[in-house]
Amino acid sequence: MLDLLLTFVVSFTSSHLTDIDSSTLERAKPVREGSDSVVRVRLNSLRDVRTMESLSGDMWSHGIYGGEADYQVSPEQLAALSRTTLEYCVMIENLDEIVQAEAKRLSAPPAEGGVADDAWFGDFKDLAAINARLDALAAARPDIASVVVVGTSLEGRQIRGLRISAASAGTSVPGIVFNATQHAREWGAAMTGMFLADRLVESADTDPRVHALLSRAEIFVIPVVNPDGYFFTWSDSANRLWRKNRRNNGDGTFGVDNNRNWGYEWGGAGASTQTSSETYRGTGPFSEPETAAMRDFFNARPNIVSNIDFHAYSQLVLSPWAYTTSPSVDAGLFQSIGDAMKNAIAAETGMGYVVGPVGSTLYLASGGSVDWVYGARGALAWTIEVRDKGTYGFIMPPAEILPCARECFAAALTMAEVTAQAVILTLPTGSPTQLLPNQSTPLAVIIRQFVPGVVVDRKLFSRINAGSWQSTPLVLVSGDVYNGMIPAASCGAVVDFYIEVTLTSGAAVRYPTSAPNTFLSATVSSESILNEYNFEVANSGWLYGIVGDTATAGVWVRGDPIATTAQSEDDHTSGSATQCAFTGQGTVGGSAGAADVDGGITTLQSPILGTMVAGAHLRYWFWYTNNLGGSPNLDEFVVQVSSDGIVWTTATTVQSSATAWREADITLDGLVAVGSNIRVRFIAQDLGAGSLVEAAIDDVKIVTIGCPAEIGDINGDGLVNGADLTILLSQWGGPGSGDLNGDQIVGGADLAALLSNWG
Ligand code: 0X9
Ligand code: ZN
Repeated sequence: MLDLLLTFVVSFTSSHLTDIDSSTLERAKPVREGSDSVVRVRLNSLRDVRTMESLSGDMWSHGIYGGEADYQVSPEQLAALSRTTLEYCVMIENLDEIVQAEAKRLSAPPAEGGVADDAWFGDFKDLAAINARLDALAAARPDIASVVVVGTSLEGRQIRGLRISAASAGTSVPGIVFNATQHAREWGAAMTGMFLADRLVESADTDPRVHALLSRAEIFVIPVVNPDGYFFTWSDSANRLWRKNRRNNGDGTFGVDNNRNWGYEWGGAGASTQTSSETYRGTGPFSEPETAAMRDFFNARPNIVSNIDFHAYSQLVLSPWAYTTSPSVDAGLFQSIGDAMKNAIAAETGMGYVVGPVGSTLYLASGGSVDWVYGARGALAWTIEVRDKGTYGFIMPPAEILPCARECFAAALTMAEVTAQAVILTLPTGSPTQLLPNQSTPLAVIIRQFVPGVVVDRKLFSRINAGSWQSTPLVLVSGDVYNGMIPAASCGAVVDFYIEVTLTSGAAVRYPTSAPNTFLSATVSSESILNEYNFEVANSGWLYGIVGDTATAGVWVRGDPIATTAQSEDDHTSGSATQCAFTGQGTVGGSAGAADVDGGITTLQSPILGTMVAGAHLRYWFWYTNNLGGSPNLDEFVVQVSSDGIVWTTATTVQSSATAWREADITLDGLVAVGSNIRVRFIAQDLGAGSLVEAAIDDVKIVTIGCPAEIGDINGDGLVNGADLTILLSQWGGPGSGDLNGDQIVGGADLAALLSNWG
C-alpha cells in the first residue's frame, strides 16, 4: 500500500545542507490530472518558505525533519513546484483516492462499542457519536463524570466536555484541561481526546495512578473545540480537509483559524490577515465564539493549573512561546515535563516524539491557545501534535487510533500527575555532588505555585553520614527563588538532602518526589588543582594533529576562533582570554562546511599533565557539533587518556551535538595507573558521509578530589580509633605502619600523634 501512495521523486540526501548539489536532482513531473497531492519539501532558507507559501496555502506539517514540511498542492501547483529549484518528494500522490477510500470505509455501519470497550476506537467517529459517548460515559459513572457545556459555536452547536474527578464540583482541587480539535480535519486528535475521557472514567477504580489523580484533581476533556468545522469535515468528502471554523468572512471566503484567534499577542507573527488563509486570525482577539467560550471556561476556573491542546500531526510535544523564538521563563520546567511526556510515550508504544517550544521548534504562530493559557492565565500549557509523521497525514489509518491515543494518554497522565501538585519544585542550578569541607553550601530552589497561596512551609532536610534528618527553612531570595543551606561537614562525610514544601491541604511536595525514600547526595571533599591550561600562551608540549591522523581538512589549531554556524566565536575562558584549541579556522562570513573536519580524524594531544594520584579528575570545557550525517553515526568525539603515551584508553565519547560550551568531568581512577604520567587526547572525526563536524577544547585541568590522609588512621577506614591503636601497639618498638613520624621506630611520639587525632 505504501508503495502505491508514495512516489519519491527526489530522495533527500543526509549530507549537510551546504553539500547539496541541486543540479543533480531530477525534476518532478505533475503526477496526475485532477487530484491534489501532498509533497514534502526541503526548506533551506526563509526564501524557500516564502516560495512555498506563495505556491500552496496549505501547510500540513511543519519543518522539523531537518528543515522539511508537507504541503497540499493542486496538479497546477505541483507543476509549478517542479519548475522551482526546491527539492521535494511526493508523500501522497492521489489525495482524492485516500479520502474517498476513507469515506467508503466510514459509510459502513460503525462498530459502536460500549463504555469500557476499545471497539469504539476501531474507527473515527462523527460529532454525534462523540457527543453520545460523552453522555454514555457520564451516565455510566455519575459519581465521577459529568458533561460540561463550554459554550456554543458560531452555527449553534454545543462545545461539550467531560469533567472527571472524585472531588465534588466546586471544591478547590487543581484543574487540568485536555482539549482537542481546534482544527477540524485533525481527526486523530479528536479520537485521542475521547480516549483520554474514556480511560480516565473506565480505569478510575482499577488503575492506582488514575485513582490517585482523580482524588486530588479535576480533569476536563473537551474533545472537539471546533464542532462546526468538525461537522463540516464529515459532511462531504470534498470538505474532509477543512481546518478552520465556519465563519462567513463576508467576502466569499469562510473560516477563522481558531488557533490564531486567542488574545495573547494576537495578530503577531505567523498569523494571516487574509480571510482566505488557512491561518486567518479573525477580525480581533477572541472574535470567534469557540475561542471566547474556551477563554471564559478557563477564566471561570482559577484552579486550572495545566492544559494540553491536541492537534495532528507530526509527533511533537510543544510548549510556549509560539509567538516568539525567545525562551519563556519556565523553559526549563517545560522541557523537563515535556521530556517526561516524551519518555512516557516511548515507554507505552516506543514511538518517538520531539519536545520543544513552538516558536523555536516549528515556526512562529501568534494567537494560539498555548500562549494565552500560559501567558494570560498562568497555567502550564502544551500542544501535542499526535501521529503520524506524514505518511498519511490527516488521513490516519484507523489501526493507528488506539496506539496513538494510548501513547498520548501516557503523556497526559504523566503531565497531570506532576502539575496536579499545584506546586512544582526545581533546582535551577542543579544539585551539587561534591561539597567543600567545613562550610555550608547554598542550594537554589524554585517553588512555582500554580494556585496562589497554596504553600505554607518550605524546608531543606539534611543528614550527615546517614544520621537523623534535620530541617532548616528555605529563605526567600526573590520572586519564587529560595535558598536552602546544605550544612557544613568534615572531609569524607556524605551529606544527603531533600526539599519539602507543605501545602494548605496539609499535603507535602518534595524534591525528589519520593523523598525521603530517595534523596540527593553529596560527598565532602577538598579539591586541589594539579595542572591547568587555558591555551592562552603557546605550549609546545601540546600536539595539534599527530602522526596517523587522516583528516584532510579541519586539523586542530590553537587560536581565537572565527564563528560559523557550527563553530564557536569565543573561547571558553572568562575575562580577556581569547584562545582555545579548535578544529580548522574559518574565515569571517565563511561557510560552516569550509572550516570543519573532513575526510578522517584529527587529534589534539596533551603533554604530561601530572602524576596520577587516587581521586584525580580530568576536567575540560568542550564544544562539539555534528549534524549527525551518516548512518550509523560514526562521527563521535572521542576523549582518551594514557599512563604512558603509548596505550590509550577511551574515557568518554560524545555524540550529541550542541552549539555551546559544555563542561566534562572524568574521574581518572581506574583509567590511569597511580604514580604514572597523565596524558589526554581529543579526537574529532569525520567518518560518516559528508557530516559537519566541529570541536573545540579549553580550560583543561587535572584536579584531585579527596581528603588529606588523616594522621593516625593506620587502617584507612576514615576514623582514628581503637583499631588503629591496636595496630600501633602490636608494632611497638619496631618498624611498621604505626611509625607515624617516620623515625623508623613505633613509639611514644607516634602514640601521641594518633591520640591527638582520636575520633
Ligand atoms: O499551527 C498550529 O496551530 C498547530 N499546528 S497544526 O498543524 N495542527 O495546525 C501548532 C500549534 C502550536 N501552538 C500554538 N501556536 N499555540
Ligand atoms: Zn492543528
